[in-house]
Amino acid sequence: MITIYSDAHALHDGKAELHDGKLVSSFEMPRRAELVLARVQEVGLGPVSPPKIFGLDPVRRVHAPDYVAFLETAWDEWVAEHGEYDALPFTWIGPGMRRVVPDHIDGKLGYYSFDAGTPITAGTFRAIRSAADVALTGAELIVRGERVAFALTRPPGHHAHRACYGGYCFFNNAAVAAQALRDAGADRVAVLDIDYHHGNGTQDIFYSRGDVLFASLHADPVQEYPYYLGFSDETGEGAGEGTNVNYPLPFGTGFDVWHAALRHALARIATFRADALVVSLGVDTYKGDPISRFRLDTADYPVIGAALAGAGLPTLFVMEGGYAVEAIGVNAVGVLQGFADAA
Ligand code: OKP
Ligand code: ZN
Repeated sequence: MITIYSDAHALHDGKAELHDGKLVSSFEMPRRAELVLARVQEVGLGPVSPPKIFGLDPVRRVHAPDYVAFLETAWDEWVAEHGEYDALPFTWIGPGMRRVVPDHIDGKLGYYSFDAGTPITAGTFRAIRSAADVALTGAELIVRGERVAFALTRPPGHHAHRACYGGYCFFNNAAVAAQALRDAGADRVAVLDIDYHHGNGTQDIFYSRGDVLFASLHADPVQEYPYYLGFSDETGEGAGEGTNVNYPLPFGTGFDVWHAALRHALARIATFRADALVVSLGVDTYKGDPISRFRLDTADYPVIGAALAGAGLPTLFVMEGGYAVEAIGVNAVGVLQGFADAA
């Protein structure tokens, strides 16, 4: 299995996020991707290749042009106003307020975001552009006939909507890849999101689309971030009615219950008759994750990989979350090894 990786991810290195009422060190850090890469190499998963440069056009297939342009200049606008310290939003549009793009960077940050945990830094734009290239390079491998590829993206992407960022995510790498697969001729693409958190951004991007099925297993939004999307009655709209499937699961969920939901999702993907599968691969379902509350164990991840291989589809894995840094490599690569051994 080929891994696509670029060290440009390390250009995004946020200092802090608002957590439990305090500014604490960012959970989402460069070391995460470095440890996944180290594990890929340690187990000899396969070759590691750099991304090709695709530019921003394929990104704009799923993100609004004004949003992409905002991200491109946000850091410079912030520095001009406040100096060289990470940009964080502090105010958002509440019900009854107006949706007008402010001139001031502080207003723009709130306009284009939904949380206070996602800093913009000097290298953020270069890193997220590179992550999209990593995902697109993986998608191209699938188009060229590879059975499986691993896009080792960082920062993650699944919380990023068409025109707003949050949850450590700016460009929705998995959505960019799924759209690229469609644009290269796949009639139907399934995105299966197994990160602990709901993939609200991916859901939103494809919600009214019948050509992309979005299925997500995640902590119930009545209990967990992102709170305001991810309920089971969100089934899609218009042409996309029936092609959005959420499996909200309670705090404390262990592998048996989680795996039953996975089987359900895979059965839905089979009836959808997808031509390709994009897996949003988060391993923050791990029992040792510092910000999550599922109970999966390291031995469960290869079982997940084998179940995914059972779908029999060309599969692109796109890295999302996982914050138990010492375990992220073993767990993420465990999924990939399970897939490879079963395929
Ligand atoms: C990104 B991905 C911390 C609350 C959680 C946001 C979590 C984003 C997770 N106090 N903050 O889905 O792994
Ligand atoms: Zn997550």
